[in-house]
Amino acid sequence: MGVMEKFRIDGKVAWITGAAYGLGMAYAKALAEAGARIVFNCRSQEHLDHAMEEYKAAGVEAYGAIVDVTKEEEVKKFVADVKEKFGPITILFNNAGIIKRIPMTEMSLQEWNQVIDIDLTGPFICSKAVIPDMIEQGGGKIINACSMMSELGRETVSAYAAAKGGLKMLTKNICSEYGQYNIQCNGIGPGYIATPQTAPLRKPQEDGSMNPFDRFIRSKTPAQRWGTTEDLMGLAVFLASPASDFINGQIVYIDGGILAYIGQDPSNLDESKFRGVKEEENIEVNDK
Ligand code: NAP
Ligand code: GCO
Repeated sequence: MGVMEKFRIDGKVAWITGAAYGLGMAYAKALAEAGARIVFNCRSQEHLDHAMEEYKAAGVEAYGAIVDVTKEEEVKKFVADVKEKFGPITILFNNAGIIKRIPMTEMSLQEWNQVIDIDLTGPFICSKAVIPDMIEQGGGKIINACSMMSELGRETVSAYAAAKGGLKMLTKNICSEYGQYNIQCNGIGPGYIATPQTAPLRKPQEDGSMNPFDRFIRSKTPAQRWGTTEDLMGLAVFLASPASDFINGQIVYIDGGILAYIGQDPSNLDESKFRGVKEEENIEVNDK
């Protein structure tokens, strides 16, 4: 097999959870271009309809359904429906996730549980649903949407960091338990990427000046920019393809160097360089 053939996934059924917009849609488009049949889910009919139009416009033949990753029976039914329609899922991208930015002492138990349920228990439920078919098919790929918060904390994201830290260890455990069946489970660890989820962190202030968090992230990133969904597509294909068959239990960070860099004084940034940055389409994020 030539080296570039190793990045092909023709004929595989790839499920990207939460691929109605944001990173999930970028992952789906990338895997489709590499040859996979794309299936995805989300919770909102409005988002599903919007996504189907966008996939069609991009020439991606995607199958989508309203499935909540925290509802095991919905997940099992979706996996069975997909198997009947297209064949067994042998690539699972656990992408669906929410964040709540609330000081821990002000966060309700319900808010904490909601983040843990979606960001950590959801990947457990979805992985458990597809692993038997992967074993039967002789192998598979599970890619978990980790985060810099799998390694670092920050104010107001306690539940999210706990979930993403747990997801890092779930990744290692699936590797440990199912690697013998030729299943590779790895994590993708994006840095700060411009999507609807992070739009509040980039929103300019009332007077039009730069959002302080935007300035902070740029001062922590060697390239002084936010990542784009395009930046992540190559790694998504790599982790979903035979090119990564001997990589297992790893979290691959794609953060523009933030985790390697102590950062510079935010006041040193020349704000004029960053005016008029194109914003991701501002879809109303459903973190209910
Ligand atoms: P996003 O723009 O908020 O998109 C989240 C997606 O997940 C949407 O399609 C949403 O659709 C779906 N979703 C949410 N809860 C769900 C549930 N219970 N069941 C099914 N679908 C659900 O987020 P993003 O920025 O693309 O991030 C995607 C993943 O990457 C998340 O896990 C996030 O933690 C992680 N990540 C993001 C960044 C970043 O900087 N953006 C960096 C590192 C990691 P509905 O609302 O219709 O359900
Ligand atoms: C935040 C951001 C981050 C990013 C991402 C970084 O509020 O700090 O939302 O959590 O989403 O996870 O890797």
